[in-house]
Amino acid sequence: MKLAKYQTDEGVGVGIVEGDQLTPLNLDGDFGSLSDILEAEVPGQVTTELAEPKIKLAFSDITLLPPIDEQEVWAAGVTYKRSKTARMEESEAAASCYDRVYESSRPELFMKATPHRVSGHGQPLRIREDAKWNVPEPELTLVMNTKKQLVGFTVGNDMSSRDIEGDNPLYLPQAKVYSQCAGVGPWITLASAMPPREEIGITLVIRRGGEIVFEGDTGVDQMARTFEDLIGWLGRDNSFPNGVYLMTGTGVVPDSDFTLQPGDVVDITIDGIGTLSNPVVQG
Ligand code: DO4
Ligand code: MG
Repeated sequence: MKLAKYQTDEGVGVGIVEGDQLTPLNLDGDFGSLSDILEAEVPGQVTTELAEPKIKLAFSDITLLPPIDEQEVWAAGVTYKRSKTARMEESEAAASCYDRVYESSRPELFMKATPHRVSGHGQPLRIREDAKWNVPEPELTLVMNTKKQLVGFTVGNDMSSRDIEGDNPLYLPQAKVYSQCAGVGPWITLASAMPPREEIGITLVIRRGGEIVFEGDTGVDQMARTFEDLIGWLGRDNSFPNGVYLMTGTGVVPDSDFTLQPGDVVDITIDGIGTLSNPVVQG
């Protein structure tokens, strides 16, 4: 089951995605928001009970919103060998840090975005004015409720400024966290509806003027860590009163001569969820 958050003239709603239309949920009772549903003991059951089966909304009649309310967005890094190799090439000074964290029990975890920095499907993602080397990072994103239980999955784009990060690892928050730095969407697939981890493929396609300028893919089976391990480390002495999303790291990094340009369109497809598409802006 897939849950989307959307806007119409009548306000913000949550609906079940079924092909090219949505069945809206009745949010007038105890479950008034996406977060309330994710907090339910069995979110899929609550969703079925709230559905208004006689109403169908076409995607052309709604605007998809990022499927997030007040949750923080965190990210894990260097969870795939490809990310380790690319980072070691990017910064001689920090190479041993990336090498060590890939092998260490403690993962790299960082705060990626607050909800106002998140763009949903079709909304622009930003490259920084002061950065010259920028890439998208396609990442399976875990959706946790306030009890740190994994209740769903969505597609994440951890936009990154490689020249800033490569200059000095202490600049990582500036390379990663800024306005419109995180893509999340197009919706959430409830955990019960996801394919097994080893069958989840991730594809990144970047278009410029309609032409493909980069294409790459990986699979979650290439990730060096388990979801449980990452959630366990994230939750250590940490509370999330609104729930938390965790991007799980990239396994696709374009070659070093590639940088995003304003006007590019980034499509990330993850099996079991769908495609998150965002145009890129700068300035
Ligand atoms: O340490 C740099 C960030 C790593 C990252 O974002 C990733 O591997 O996805
Ligand atoms: Mg990343």
